[in-house]
Amino acid sequence: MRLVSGIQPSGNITLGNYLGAIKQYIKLQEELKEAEIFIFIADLHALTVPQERQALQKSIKSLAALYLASGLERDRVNLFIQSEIPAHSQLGYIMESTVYVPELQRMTQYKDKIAKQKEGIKASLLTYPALMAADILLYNADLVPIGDDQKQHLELTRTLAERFNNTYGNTFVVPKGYFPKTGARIMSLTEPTKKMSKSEENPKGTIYLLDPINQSKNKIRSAVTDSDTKIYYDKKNKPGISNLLDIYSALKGSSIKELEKQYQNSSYRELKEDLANLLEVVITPIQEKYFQIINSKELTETLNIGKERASLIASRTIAKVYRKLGILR
Ligand code: AQP
Repeated sequence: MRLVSGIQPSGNITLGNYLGAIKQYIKLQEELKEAEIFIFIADLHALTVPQERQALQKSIKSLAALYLASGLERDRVNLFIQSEIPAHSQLGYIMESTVYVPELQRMTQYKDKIAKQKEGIKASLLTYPALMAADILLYNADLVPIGDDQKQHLELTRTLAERFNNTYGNTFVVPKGYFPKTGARIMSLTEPTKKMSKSEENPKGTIYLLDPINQSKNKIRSAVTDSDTKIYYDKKNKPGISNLLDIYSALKGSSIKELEKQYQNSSYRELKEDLANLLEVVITPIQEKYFQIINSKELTETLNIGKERASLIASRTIAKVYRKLGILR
């Protein structure tokens, strides 16, 4: 059993990235003792939107440290940087030559991003899912832990794997997604109908894992709610409160039902205060560990070892794919 996933270093890592992705990696690391795990820093994907050189370099290293600080174990996980394995770009191109343009144009994330950007849209924003398919298929991953927003891209990956297999014979494992029970889609605290995102312009709606904790607690305290006073889960009519319950549930591991019962006679203020304190309990140890390892030898070594293992598997796959395609002397 193989497991693959990654996050783009396209900005500061958010609570959404943590709950939707990183926390699941850690859960699976503990549950699937036999699984081989590949977790990477998807730096090439970050180039789909403009990046400032120094900020990108800092974000790459920061994300690597954050993975370890959050609980990924160096002995259990192959941690690596996507751009250090050229086979990602090589298979990415093959996937671009497997996917059809309308399939890419249909992707919700692409449509959302071009609606916001209007000018200077890069071709890689459109072809992003082809590279993502390559990221996964290179390692013949069985399982891909991701948040809900990546569901459509994973479906496309499955389609591309099947298409390639049907044309050239069995080559790729068709991967399955693994989605968290709660926390699969954390919403903005200021606009709870929008996803919490690294690249969001208004930072008030987003909790960044490495921000000073008091700042994050205040964001929870001032999260947009509604004019009702009852606490219960109703995504349509009470998106703000439902989002806070989702965050609470994902951080604590208790079900939404339990939380509704616990808070049935409480005020919004009480819920927010408890959630702010819970956030502090979860995030503070991650931050402490992060600052211990960000400049450590351990981090560099972990990335070197991860690169070696990833390289081995990836180069075997690309050689096989080229052979199947007839790209040979
Ligand atoms: N709000 C979210 N709730 C739950 N999961 C989330 N993820 C992202 N946002 C949420 C999950 O985090 C992983 C990494 O995603 P990514 O960096 O590859 O790209 P993304 O999904 O586009 O994440 P962002 O934060 O919104 O980045 P930008 O702003 O750069 O596009 C994925 O597993 C994702 O599901």
